[in-house]
Amino acid sequence: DFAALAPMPDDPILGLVELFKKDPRETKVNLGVGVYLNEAGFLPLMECVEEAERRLLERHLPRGYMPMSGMPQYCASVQKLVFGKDHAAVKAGRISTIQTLGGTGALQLAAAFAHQFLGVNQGVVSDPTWGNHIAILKADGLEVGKYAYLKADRSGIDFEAFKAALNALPAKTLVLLHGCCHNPTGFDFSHDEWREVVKILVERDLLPLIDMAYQGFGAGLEEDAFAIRLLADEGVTFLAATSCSKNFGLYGERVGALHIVCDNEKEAQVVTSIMKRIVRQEYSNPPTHGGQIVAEVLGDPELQASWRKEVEGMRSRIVGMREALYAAGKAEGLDFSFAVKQHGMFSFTGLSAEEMDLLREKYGVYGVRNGRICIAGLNHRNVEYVAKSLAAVFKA
Ligand code: PLP
Ligand code: TYF
Repeated sequence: DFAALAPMPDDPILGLVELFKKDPRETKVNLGVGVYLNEAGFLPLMECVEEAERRLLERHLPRGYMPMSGMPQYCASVQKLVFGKDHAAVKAGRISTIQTLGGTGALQLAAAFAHQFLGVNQGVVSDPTWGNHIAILKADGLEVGKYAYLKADRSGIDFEAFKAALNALPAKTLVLLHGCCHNPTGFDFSHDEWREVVKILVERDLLPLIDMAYQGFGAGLEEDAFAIRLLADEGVTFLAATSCSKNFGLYGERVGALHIVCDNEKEAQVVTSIMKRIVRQEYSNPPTHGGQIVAEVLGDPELQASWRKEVEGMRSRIVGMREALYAAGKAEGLDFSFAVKQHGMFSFTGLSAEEMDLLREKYGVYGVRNGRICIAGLNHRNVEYVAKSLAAVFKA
């Protein structure tokens, strides 16, 4: 019987969604979960996705099993999106790309591959990081440590402390890095910093796993892929987990990819065969619908161009809301410059868990207890209210 089982606590981020739904206040603002909301305050269905679905419906495609590694056109298109269509590693066929169950599924397969096939027993994640990173690595048998990331005053990255942490790691440690739009801090490495990071990763014989869940939401679709492309340029063998949840708005369809960059094509083929074996025993093959949508959009130059425009529109709305929050803070006599220094969906406010509770309970502004707010939940109607609420809590 199951009587001895104890309930598990809710996920600290997804649990907020339920709390928010139950809140009767009209002024409530959802800045919790990392989902892009438009200016009207809802999650949009992207136009290019709608168009792709229309075309797919017209074709009346059957729903057979996908290959274990996913839909070939999806994998090829996403690989080009991530690495750049003319990248030498793409042309050399030395990247093994498989379709995964979102970015989460890619991370999980990456950890399984590293542990089972590369003998990796230790991983490190950024302090702080997305909570699921730690859970995923542990579930796949890795011991998980943390590397220093944020300055004590939370004003930026403590790059010296970060480098010291990397330099102290034993060879073959898996190092999970955020490719862009760091979750939860919003602070990303500069290009020069990335060059230094890559040098240390190579010198210390570490295994990089780059997680890029927000391509297109930071500096732009091409710009955000800088770190992944740099590693590939430098001939590093590494793993990258990417996601179409945010930049295609396909959260619930579970579309992502794992890319394993190898030394040559032959190695990549071996790696693909191994990944297929892992997938077979975990879930056999990925679902059809989401991957077909992405393949349709990326495979048609016109549709891809309109998708790029839509993503750029989302990105510039986020940048605009960062500026609006900064301005609204100024009007309250506070310095919210953190908002304009950070990238992507998230900002670290510097508020404590208790202050975030106060923000939620007294003002109905829902952010994560680690002090993170989702900038994509702001719009021109709520930004002043949020700034006033934040100001009240900062001054309390
Ligand atoms: N990695 C990070 C840092 C994230 O914030 C997310 C969030 O959704 C993911 C990976 C995975 O996303 P998904 O599995 O929805 O594609
Ligand atoms: O950090 C976020 O808000 C997103 C969404 O268990 C998310 O990454 C949050 C928690 C979770 C899964 C996804």
